[in-house]
Amino acid sequence: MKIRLIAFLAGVLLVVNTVSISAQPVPGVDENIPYLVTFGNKGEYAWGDDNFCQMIFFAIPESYTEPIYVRVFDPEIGGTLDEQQSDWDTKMRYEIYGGIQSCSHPDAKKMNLDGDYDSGTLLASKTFGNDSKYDGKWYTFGPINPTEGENLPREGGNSFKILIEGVSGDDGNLYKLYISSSPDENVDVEGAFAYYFRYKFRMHDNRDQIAHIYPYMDNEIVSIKQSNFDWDNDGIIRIISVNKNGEKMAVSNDANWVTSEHKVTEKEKNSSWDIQMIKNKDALIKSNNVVIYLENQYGESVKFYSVPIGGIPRYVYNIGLTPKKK
Ligand SMILES: [Ca+2]
Ligand SMILES: [Ca+2]
Ligand SMILES: [Ca+2]
Repeated sequence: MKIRLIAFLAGVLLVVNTVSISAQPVPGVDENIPYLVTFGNKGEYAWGDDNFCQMIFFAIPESYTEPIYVRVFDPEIGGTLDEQQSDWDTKMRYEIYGGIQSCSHPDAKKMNLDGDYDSGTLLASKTFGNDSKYDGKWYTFGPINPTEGENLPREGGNSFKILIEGVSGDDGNLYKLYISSSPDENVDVEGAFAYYFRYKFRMHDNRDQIAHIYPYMDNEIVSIKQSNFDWDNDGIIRIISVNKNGEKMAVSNDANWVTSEHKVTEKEKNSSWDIQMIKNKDALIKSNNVVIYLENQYGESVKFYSVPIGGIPRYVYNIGLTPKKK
């Protein structure tokens, strides 16, 4: 009886989650990823960016009608943070798109650079180089009227696409984003969230830090093929979910792609996986830039949210009480 009661309580704890879609930094707080990375288009693939382009999407609830702003930290390429290759000679263009097809176009979701990845209506654009004025500072795009987004109720409302592209040079740009209701500071837009289909980022140097990403398993996904690039054998990548207690993904080494396939169970549908990137404890791997994306059984891109939907996933305890042994 006592065991039954404990099992019941454990079950209750599992359904209590912390739904909190109220923060719009990218990378998200729960991701524990310090910066996004994009290189100039003359960069070497071996430095950890496979196509010198990053695309981040965000959705604003239809009920929200105030102006919004996209803020970028350290948008320039030079000085602090950034990854220098000989001279600072990189230029990077930031663009914000709304309107029809900006977010729903398959080439945008796939980041198909030979296709219409830059679909939609261009709302704002600026190109940065080595400019100390913006070094270690925030730059603000906007105001943007939420109704200028692509209206996608199923995706969470009025949606926008931020495109960051290296247009010259070979240096690495580190930066982060914030979707804000204020032009001067980072203030959450209530109910808004950021999402993406392919993520390019810098890992922490500290070996004790664990990075997370949260792909969402909708109810049509039965299997996942994950691909990652240039992981530099920096430890392990594993899946935590209601049914997975650390299922390992294949990991790449220097400048190569690897893939692995993973089944999606019924219980995992309509929830996020917690993909954990646990650094190698035996080697100090610094300045590690990584690319990762997931596809479903039809080869379609799978969406990640910068905040986990339904809270951070926990695996189901095996027969109630103790975590499953590996
Ligand atoms: Ca800088
Ligand atoms: Ca350079
Ligand atoms: Ca930068």
